[in-house]
Amino acid sequence: MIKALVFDLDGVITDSAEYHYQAWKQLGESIGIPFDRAFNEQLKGISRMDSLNKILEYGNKHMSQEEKELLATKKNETYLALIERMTENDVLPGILPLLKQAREKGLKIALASASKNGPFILERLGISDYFDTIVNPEHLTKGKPDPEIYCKAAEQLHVQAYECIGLEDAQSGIEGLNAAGMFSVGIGKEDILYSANYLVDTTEKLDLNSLLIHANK
Ligand code: B16
Ligand code: MG
Repeated sequence: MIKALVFDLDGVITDSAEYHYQAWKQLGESIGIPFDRAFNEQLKGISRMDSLNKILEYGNKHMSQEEKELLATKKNETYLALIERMTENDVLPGILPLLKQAREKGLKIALASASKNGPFILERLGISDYFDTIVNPEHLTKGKPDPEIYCKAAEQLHVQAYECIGLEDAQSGIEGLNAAGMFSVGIGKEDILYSANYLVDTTEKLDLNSLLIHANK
């Protein structure tokens, strides 16, 4: 019996995944490590510092912790400048109806995003009130694909993980949801989100009744 929805943020609720890509790409180029969208897939869902470490590894560059902190801050400044103009119109299609339907059905709702900018973005989008709880990524010991963030979401909602449907756009997130024992819904392409329990290509196709039918099977 499903009792809750657990949302990823970037790439699920809003297209901030595109802004993360632009900000990282700009930073990568500034340090002589250009990369493309295919490489960027590996950065989705993982923390700011883990993303930077992956980029440095890809470019075979070594930096001190202090230099890395500076670069991570620089990337976040670029990112913040890009998301500053976000409004309610930037909620992806299908998400608001899903949040409303979930509320009507009495389901609980959590945010399980690796982003430290999560609460700020929900405010900008005008949808904070739909969320019963937000997992604080600063309190986690491991990032996605570890299930910790989803287990924490279930705990904060006072439900069991198997009573939750999780929505994700990154394979790291799908792996974490599966490991937590949640029903995993992938939003994107099958070749990338290959282990999702259920897949839609865009958020527009999300329909609560279909999700519940598949998850309760
Ligand atoms: P920040 P999600 C993740 O959010 C993004 O997918 C990932 O690209 C980003 O590096 C991470 O948040 C950290 O974000 O730099 O804003 O703290 O997909 O888990 O909602
Ligand atoms: Mg995401």
